Amino acid sequence: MSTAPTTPPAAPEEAPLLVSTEGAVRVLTLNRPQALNAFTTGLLSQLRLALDDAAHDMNVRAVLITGAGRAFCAGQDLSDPHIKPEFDEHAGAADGDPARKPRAKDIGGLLDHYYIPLALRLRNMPVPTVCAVNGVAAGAGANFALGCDLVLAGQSASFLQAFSKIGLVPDCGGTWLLTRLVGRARAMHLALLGDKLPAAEAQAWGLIARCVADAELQSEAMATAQKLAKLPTHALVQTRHALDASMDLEFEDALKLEARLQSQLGYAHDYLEGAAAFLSKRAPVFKDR
Ligand code: LHQ
Repeated sequence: MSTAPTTPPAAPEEAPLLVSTEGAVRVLTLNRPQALNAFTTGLLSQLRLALDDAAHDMNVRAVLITGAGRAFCAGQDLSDPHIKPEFDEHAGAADGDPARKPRAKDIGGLLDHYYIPLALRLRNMPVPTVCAVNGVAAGAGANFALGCDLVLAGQSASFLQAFSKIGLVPDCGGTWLLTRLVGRARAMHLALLGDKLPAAEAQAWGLIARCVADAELQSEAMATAQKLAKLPTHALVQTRHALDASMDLEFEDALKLEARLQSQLGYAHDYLEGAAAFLSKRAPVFKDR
């Protein structure tokens, strides 16, 4: 009996995420350059696991995230079977035919399962995070980058909120991050038009910390991550917490939060070490995480 030829299922990608360590810095490289490092469920899962691992490894004191090839990340992979629209076979002919009826999918479910846990994992890392944006960062790829503590971008990189062009709203924290980073007027400009914002302008707008020459991006980002790794990690993480919280606090409540955090940190090794090292004119050795 002969059987109809079948298309073998696509082989899982070997390494959509590369993980390496340089000193106390864990480096995560998005590695799907053929699709501009767009997020598949596989890549999203590996990224979350790699962040979990970095969070639990006490030798890691900073995380550096970047992309392989010419892009940082094109956001959700729109060809992923979880979200790619399917069509009612009887309802029309070619792509673009108004009679052709797409069948809806719960793309919000993908956010619940993959993006929200990832964005929270990133935001709550017990070590500082640095993003080296080496090329275009679109959609959830842009907002994942902007969720890092310090964002550096190469001169040829750009940021775009691609969502409006495909009928969606900014996700992966975009609504929260954009309004806080650049204010409502510019957030609306980016989110409604969905145009590319070049890295130099992103720096001028306050969307990112620094735009550097492409050739210097990786070394600058690594130097920044290594510098952070030598600083008192727990104090850095509490600084992130206090700065984020301050946006929603009255002035007096922000003062009180600062005092509470100083109380806590004042008993810790790193403050005692930092102050003692300063007074005896030597370099401090910080340990707290
Ligand atoms: C891609 C993609 C891509 C697949 C480039 N997917 N292949 C979350 C959960 C649930 C639902 C939906 O949304 C989300 C969050 C999101 O992130 S939604 C936003 C998704 N992203 C986009 O809409 C961006 C789509 N991409 C683009 O607009 C452009 O590709 C950019 C501006 C990023 C780069 O433009 P170019 O430099 O001109 O490159 P290209 O367009 O020629 O792309 C190169 C290749 O990468 C190409 O494949 P090919 O086989 O023709 O070489 C693209 O199809 C592929 N690619 N983005 N998101």
